[in-house]
Amino acid sequence: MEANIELKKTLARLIPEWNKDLRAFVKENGSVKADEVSIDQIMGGMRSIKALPCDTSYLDAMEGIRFRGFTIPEVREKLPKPAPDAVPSPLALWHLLLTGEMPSAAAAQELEEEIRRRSEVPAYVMDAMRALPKDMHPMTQLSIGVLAMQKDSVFAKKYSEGMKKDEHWDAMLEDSLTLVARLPVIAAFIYRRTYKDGTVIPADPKLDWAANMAHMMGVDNKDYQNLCRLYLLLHSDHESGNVSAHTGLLVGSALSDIYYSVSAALNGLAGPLHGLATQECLNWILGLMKAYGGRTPTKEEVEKYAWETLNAGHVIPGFGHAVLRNTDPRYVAQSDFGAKYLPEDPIYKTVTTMLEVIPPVLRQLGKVKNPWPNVDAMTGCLQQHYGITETDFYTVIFGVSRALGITAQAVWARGIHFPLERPKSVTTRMLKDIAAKSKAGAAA
Ligand code: CMX
Repeated sequence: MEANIELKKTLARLIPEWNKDLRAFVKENGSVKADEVSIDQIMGGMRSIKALPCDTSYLDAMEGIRFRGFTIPEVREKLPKPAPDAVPSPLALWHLLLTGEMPSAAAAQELEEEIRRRSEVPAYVMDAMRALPKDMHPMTQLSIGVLAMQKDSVFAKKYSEGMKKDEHWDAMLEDSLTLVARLPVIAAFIYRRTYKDGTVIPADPKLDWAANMAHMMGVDNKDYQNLCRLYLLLHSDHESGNVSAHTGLLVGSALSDIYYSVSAALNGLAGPLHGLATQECLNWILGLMKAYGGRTPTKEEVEKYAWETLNAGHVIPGFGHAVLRNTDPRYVAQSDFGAKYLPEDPIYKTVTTMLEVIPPVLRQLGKVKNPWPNVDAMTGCLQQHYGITETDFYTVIFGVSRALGITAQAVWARGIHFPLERPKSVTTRMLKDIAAKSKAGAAA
């Protein structure tokens, strides 16, 4: 049954207006230059080239992320909460990402109900996942689980039946609602099957989407429920140029449906320079503590261990960023949580020591553009405290969260008819010719 909720009605009102406005804007200003591209950028992973429209969030190098214009403290204050003392539900943030409007408490609750209604995962998806080896990386299992659901894509079905272009966003939203509803069920299933006895814990109808994920994983602790809400909110969206979001957008630009897009995005998130850094970072911290008999190491010991890592040719996970040039506010939000709920935890104390020691070490390297901690530096420490000790599961939780941003961007991409992505390649010979001509021009 199709959704008949406030969220969808808001999008049905906004998308045609935006479309009209954007078309007129591009028609009038299409030839205005938004950026220039240097050889450094072409050879450097297209770093910072302004080439993608994205309205769900914006990442300022110094300030960090804003979701639809709101900072992290602002969304935490303004979004409806499942309980007065709770962190807001990430689904309320999803509503904001999708519409640009703060949902009322009633609209947020309605969305929770819609999601609950769609959360049953088809038996064939569960069977496909049960056929996978238990020691397959949980991210691979997640990506396969998402891809298996493609069979029931509303977008793919309607497209094959000749759906009109103006209806694309609606079909994308339908699939997104279903995907988001089922993701925590699949993630919890992977967790229980890979690390526990495989018993499936059914959802609790009294709990919101994020708290239910904790419950289905087998952790019924109010503080951990709040951590789940916070985590799933913080990791949801980071503009559209990061590897996972961009992969989702790129795949979707071929009019592939949301299951293809998100499965591909998860494969990018699984890389050690992106989402896998969460796992790598905690493993790094545990290795550091193990080297000192399991206790919280001193500053000198952290520094020594950091240099050993760098001298062995490895990066220090949890530090640095492709865009940020300051401490990640998502790190700060998690660190504040740690300070409140687990100040005496030895791993938490180690991470706070790292915050003092690692940035000066990275500065000494002389090439790291951002020596400050990113979101992944604190995540594992908090998860570990509540008994989620299986580090290779951490990126799965990241993936559940990131799906919120990717789906919000995908609905809008179809809404504004974002076309097939097709940047142009150049050979390195051509780049050398361009450089030579530029030098000759300057000398003339
Ligand atoms: N430790 C050691 N060296 C680092 C470093 C770190 N934490 N961060 C950057 N560098 C190095 C780079 O490897 C690069 O070295 P080379 O020139 O020898 O290749 C140099 O410093 C310049 O890199 P940069 O411009 O500062 O950073 P990039 O935009 O190239 O890369 C990132 C960004 C995140 C991949 C990098 O900082 C890194 O590898 N960090 C550790 C892994 C990590 O925490 N990833 C998670 C990021 C957040 C996320 O996406 O989830």
